[in-house]
Amino acid sequence: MTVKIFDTPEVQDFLEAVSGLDQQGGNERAKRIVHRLVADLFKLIDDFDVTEEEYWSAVNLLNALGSQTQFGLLSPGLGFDHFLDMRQDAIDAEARRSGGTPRTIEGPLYVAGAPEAEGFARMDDGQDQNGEAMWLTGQVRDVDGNPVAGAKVEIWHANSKGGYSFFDKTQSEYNLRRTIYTDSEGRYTARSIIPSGYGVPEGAPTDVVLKSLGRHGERPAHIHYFVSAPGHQHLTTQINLAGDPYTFDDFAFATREELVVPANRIEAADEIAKREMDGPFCEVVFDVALSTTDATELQVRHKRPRAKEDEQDQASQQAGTAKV
Ligand code: MBD
Ligand code: FE
Repeated sequence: MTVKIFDTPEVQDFLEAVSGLDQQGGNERAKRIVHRLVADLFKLIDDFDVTEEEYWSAVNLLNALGSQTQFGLLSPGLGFDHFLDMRQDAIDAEARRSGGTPRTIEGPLYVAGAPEAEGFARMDDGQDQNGEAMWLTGQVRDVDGNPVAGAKVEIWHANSKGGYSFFDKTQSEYNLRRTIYTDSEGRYTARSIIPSGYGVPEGAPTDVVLKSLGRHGERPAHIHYFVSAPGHQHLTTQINLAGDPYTFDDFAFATREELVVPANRIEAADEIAKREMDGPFCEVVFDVALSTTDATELQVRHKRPRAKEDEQDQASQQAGTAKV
């Protein structure tokens, strides 16, 4: 087929009407973004001769993604989360804010309001029969190496099946989710279990998209962090446990060389006793360096709808009443 109508005056005028550019009300930024987005898609339909059948199967797939709240899962799979990180890295570089621990994506599975502790917390509820004991510890410092006492370290990770509490209703509330404030030496410590990697559910709409691209939906074993302290830039990051087959083949593109850490098995009786563990365990050490900033807006995580956070905000964003 050789039909190409995109560049005709009819289609160009039509795009103005579709995006409300010929109307007084509404939001100027929304109009310009919708104009660009719809124009790019119209052009794509023209260029690829997209059929009616293809178009409506795409609409159906979007409905399936939405009804199963999977856009937050497809988003990292299609690299949007990592692309936003690349942009933030470039913004930091331009502003000469560098040298701290690298950021990497938050992912869709954070839940606000986890139990808080000072210095140490046990994160697992002891119910995971296959959970291998983990001792997770580290020091938070500034980029000059000074310890940061009282830093807020939020940690969340999956269980031995790759499931996250709240989303996986078989787990207890806030299992494997804790907020730990660093001690006077800037240290945090958690007793938990070694997580397994996450896999996109077989047959789910996100899986359908990935399969059509010849891709898998696996993530390596990883542990999420938010780290913040007054006077320092908020850090969203993750560590990947070394040796996982997907460490450098993550469907969500979150792995960074500096964030791959080993889990070292410890069997010495005195080490087990010192930590009051029940037997051999794996130690994971992750130190964090925070860059310094006076800008208060950089000291907190960016706004985003999150489970159990700002329910009001979330409702208004979903109703489309928030600013674009
Ligand atoms: C996860 O655990 C995750 O961190 C991301 C980014 C996507 C799916 C599951
Ligand atoms: Fe995750």
